[in-house]
Amino acid sequence: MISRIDLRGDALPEGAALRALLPRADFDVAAALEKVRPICEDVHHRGTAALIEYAERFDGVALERIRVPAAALTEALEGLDPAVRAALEESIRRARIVHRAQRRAEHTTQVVPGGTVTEKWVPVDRVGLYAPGGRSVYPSSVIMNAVPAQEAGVASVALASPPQKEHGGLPHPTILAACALLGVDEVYAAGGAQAVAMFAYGTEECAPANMVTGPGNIWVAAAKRYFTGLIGIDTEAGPTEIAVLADAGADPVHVAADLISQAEHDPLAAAVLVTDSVELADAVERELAPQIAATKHVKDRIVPALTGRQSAIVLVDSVEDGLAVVNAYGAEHLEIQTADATAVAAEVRNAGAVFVGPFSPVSLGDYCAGSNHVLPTGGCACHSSGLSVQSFLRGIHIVDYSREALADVTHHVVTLAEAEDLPAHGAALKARFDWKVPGK
Ligand code: HSO
Ligand code: ZN
Repeated sequence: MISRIDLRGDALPEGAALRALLPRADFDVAAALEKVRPICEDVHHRGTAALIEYAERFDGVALERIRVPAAALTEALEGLDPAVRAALEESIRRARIVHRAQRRAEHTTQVVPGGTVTEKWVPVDRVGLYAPGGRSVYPSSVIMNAVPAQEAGVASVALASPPQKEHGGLPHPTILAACALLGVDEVYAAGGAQAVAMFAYGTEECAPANMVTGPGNIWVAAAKRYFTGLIGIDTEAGPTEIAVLADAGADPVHVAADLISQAEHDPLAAAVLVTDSVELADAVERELAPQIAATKHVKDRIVPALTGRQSAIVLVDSVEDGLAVVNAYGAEHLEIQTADATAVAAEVRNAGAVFVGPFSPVSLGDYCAGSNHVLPTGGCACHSSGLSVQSFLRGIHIVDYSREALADVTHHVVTLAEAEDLPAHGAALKARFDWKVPGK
């Protein structure tokens, strides 16, 4: 059912040429941009009234206001299954351990005697988090967005999630319960591009935010792209991806299960196995059918995901070639299931997150590894990182020079300023040292 790409034999092409041979889902954010523009501008001009209208049109609910009352959060937490609560709490605890360790200390460098540059890390003031509704109600994603923002020290964290018809126009109760567990008490019943616009522009009910993060559908991704520059965003989240680099020693049962696990998200999800073993490829294929038959979201997601052009088994001559392939692909999630997996993982340059060896499946990272599961998709791992404390911080340089240290370097500054035909730049230094201003 899953297609094969045979790259054995000839020498592998490099870089973009290799990437062109590898499968990827179409996710045309640029095309969606035109559709979200009027929605975003409508929210800009009409605020809450526009959000109420979109809730009716897109979510089928009649709202009087967008802000979720505090009582709804408490109620959702009280109604939460105790086992789910315990698991969410453990997920939060582990995520806090990892993200707290990401905090960055202020650092002062003495450049010359009397001249220092200090880099201080300051969190943004306010962040809007987005949690999808519908097919993907993921309280785990609320955790993965809120924890790094909170550990970064963001003072104001709000969340938006689509209103649900079957929950009286509130966001899904597990989303609300996760917010309550995390201490996120400012929640809005808004979805899609309009929710991003609410955070970007602000409305009567919701103060504008400096950043919007969180996964969403193509409309959310398009709205984030529309507002880039006005606000900060995390990387655009496309359909999820798993790549597995495996050799003959890998367990086909594990590999098949892991490929299916991410195919479960979306018909456009990508599952890519890269292996130097035809025997493993055959064994994984044999494993897929019975495992798929035993699971849930078969026809609507798993089968279309695995049979789609974005998924494949890629055959290579060696694990080394396999590394070249996964580095060209830049998967959101990459599992290494080879002999000496730690050494192979050390050679990975492009991936959102790497999962090493037989006991570190992607599903662990989705919930309870402590790592973050908001990761770059669509090859963005070649230039971007997953969400972290760093995503919410700005590094500010504080320049502090003494009179002597400035005097020492003035001639270089003046020379460079003149070379760039910007004499006033040089004059700003000369003015401090009774330097004669030319022409006076
Ligand atoms: N694998 C998804 C995240 C997720 N999985 C949420 C389960 N729930 C993208 O990293
Ligand atoms: Zn997942």
